[in-house]
Amino acid sequence: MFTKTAIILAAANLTAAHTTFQSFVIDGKDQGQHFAVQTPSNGNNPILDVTSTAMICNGGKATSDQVEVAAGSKLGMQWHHNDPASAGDGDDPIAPSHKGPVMVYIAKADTNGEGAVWTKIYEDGLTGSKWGVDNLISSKGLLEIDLPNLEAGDYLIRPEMIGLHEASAEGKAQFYNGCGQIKVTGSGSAALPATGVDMTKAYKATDPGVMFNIYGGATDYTVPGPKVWDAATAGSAPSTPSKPVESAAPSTPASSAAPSATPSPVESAAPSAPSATKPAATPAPSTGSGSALPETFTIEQFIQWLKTATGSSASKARRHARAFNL
Ligand SMILES: [Cu+2]
Repeated sequence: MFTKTAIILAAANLTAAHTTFQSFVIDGKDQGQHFAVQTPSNGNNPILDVTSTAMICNGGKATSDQVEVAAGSKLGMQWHHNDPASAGDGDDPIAPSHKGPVMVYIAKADTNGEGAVWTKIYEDGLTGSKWGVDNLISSKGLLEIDLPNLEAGDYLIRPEMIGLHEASAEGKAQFYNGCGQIKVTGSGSAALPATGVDMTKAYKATDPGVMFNIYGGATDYTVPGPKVWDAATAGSAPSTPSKPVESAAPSTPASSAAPSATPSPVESAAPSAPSATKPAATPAPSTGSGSALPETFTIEQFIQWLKTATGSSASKARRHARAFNL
């Protein structure tokens, strides 16, 4: 019975290597565990069903506390393996096996997160061989983002990560999310898009970024869900938001124009390659164009013919002859 207990404890440890969003960090200061951060109803366990209502705020309930943060400023969201945070825990903030993307969504608070109200403002998928989760582990669970230059008001912010360590099978990706409550201050002017995504419909179990094999040196990964909102990528500047958006737009075509210039030389190089293979085909007929073998022949004649046909050493011919004997 002692063994049985030990096995159960070991199994519990294995399955408990998960994570939750626990506190805000503003100007380097932790705002306190679960202050303005909803407590999930499901502990630190992952969500496997992408249509579950837990995809909205992990079963958390809205509370009246909020953290104040200026539009366009930095906002830190602290994750930990266990709740309360476990110092010295090797799986904190999350087990390193749980590789996958990290994302952040935002919605107006009065929506309660229900319906097509969420806008993606950040994502960190796979860069080279580094996953968003790898970066989160490096920062000891602190996910820091530049808040868009949002218009003042009450918002829900929803950081999320996906553990893809078993996700080569459908329905095995592990979703972790939590909701925080923020009051955006300042004179930001960016209004969230009128229609966002519904978190119970944002992903499909078969999305390429949800059902994905992380093993074997994956380098190309598509983060699931909508694209990051334009205003979010340009919104870090506290000045007029429209300008950074416009200046960001031309830079994208410029960089995409550069790659398109490279393909054309490649294309012109391509025809030269086939021309090189053509001459290679001509040597073949020369083999038969040597001394022709009579319709009936002796073994000796055949060996002689083989020698001249191959045009090389007798040993080569012998090898051929032996092969024919078989
Ligand atoms: Cu886990």
